[in-house]
Amino acid sequence: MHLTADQREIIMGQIVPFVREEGVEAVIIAGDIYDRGVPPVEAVDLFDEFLMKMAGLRVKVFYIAGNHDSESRLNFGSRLMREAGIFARGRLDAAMAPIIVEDDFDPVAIYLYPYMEPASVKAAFGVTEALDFEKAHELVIEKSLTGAPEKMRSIAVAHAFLAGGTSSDSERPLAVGGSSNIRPGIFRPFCYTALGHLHNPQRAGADTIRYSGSLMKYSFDEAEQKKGFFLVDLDGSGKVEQKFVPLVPPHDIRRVRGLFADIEGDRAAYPQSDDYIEVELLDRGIILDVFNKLKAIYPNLMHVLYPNLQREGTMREQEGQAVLKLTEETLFSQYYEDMTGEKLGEEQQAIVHGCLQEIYREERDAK
Ligand SMILES: [Mn+2]
Repeated sequence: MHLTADQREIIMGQIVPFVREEGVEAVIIAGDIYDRGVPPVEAVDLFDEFLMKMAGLRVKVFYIAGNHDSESRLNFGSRLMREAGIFARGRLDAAMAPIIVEDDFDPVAIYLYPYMEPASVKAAFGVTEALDFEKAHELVIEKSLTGAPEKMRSIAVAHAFLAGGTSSDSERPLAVGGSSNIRPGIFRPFCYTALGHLHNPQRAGADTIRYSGSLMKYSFDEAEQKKGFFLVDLDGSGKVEQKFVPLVPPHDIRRVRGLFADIEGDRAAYPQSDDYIEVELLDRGIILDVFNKLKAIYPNLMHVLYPNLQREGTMREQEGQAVLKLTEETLFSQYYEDMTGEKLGEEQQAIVHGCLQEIYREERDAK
């Protein structure tokens, strides 16, 4: 499912007008611009349109690659776009020089740290010793701050999992086994740190180190989260003031819970809705064709769950063991009967028998 139409409504219909009306000077996007290395064209077009709008308004944009992005593809055109006030960094490089921009007071240094996997940090900086996520981040930050102009105000942009953060289902884990946790303290040198990766807006160890959270809800366990962004005001002394600005999606993502008969029959308690919906049916038995029946009430129905059915799991497991002992021919006949309500005819049975024999023969020959 592409959520691009909803994202367009949020970006073009809410973020762009806000930036224009509030006189925002810069927009920071801390990674996972896209949800995959080769994103759908609709998503690329939308981002292109957004950058054009920002360049037209003379608003600077800073963005980095997250773990979902392709570092090279995100890096594309970055040197050319600087002229237009669009600053992208997809790939780590050993220099990691900050971008210096002027505001009403003085210059500000913006440190863009694209997603820093230990292996890519080792490659970019020619390190041979073993690095975990925290050591990799320490190393890059330390290198990039070496020779930094003293007393200049600074902002860091990074994509990482900081210790103590609350995660949700749709964030692809950064490390399988081992820890990708990083202590927030390593971002202390900066006046403000804009973080990406966690979908829930939150602070990480200090008020000036924050995740804005995702643009919208991307999984049902984010159903209760409030989405939006932080409007951050950096003064001449490097102090920040910030406020959370909520975003309203055209379709919400939420859970509905109840008995099938109630959901189907009680429009007052369960009004029709085109939100993205996961239904938790409290019934103890399976309801035939339930997905299509519920789709009449919720056209954007995504899942149907039966939490109470799982309690009968042991019984079903035993059934499963019995099923394993049946021949494939018997299983197919049963499946056919379950689906059509009719038994296989003699001729049909012969066809199934022939097909299976052929498959077995092919398997034997392949060995
Ligand atoms: Mn991420």
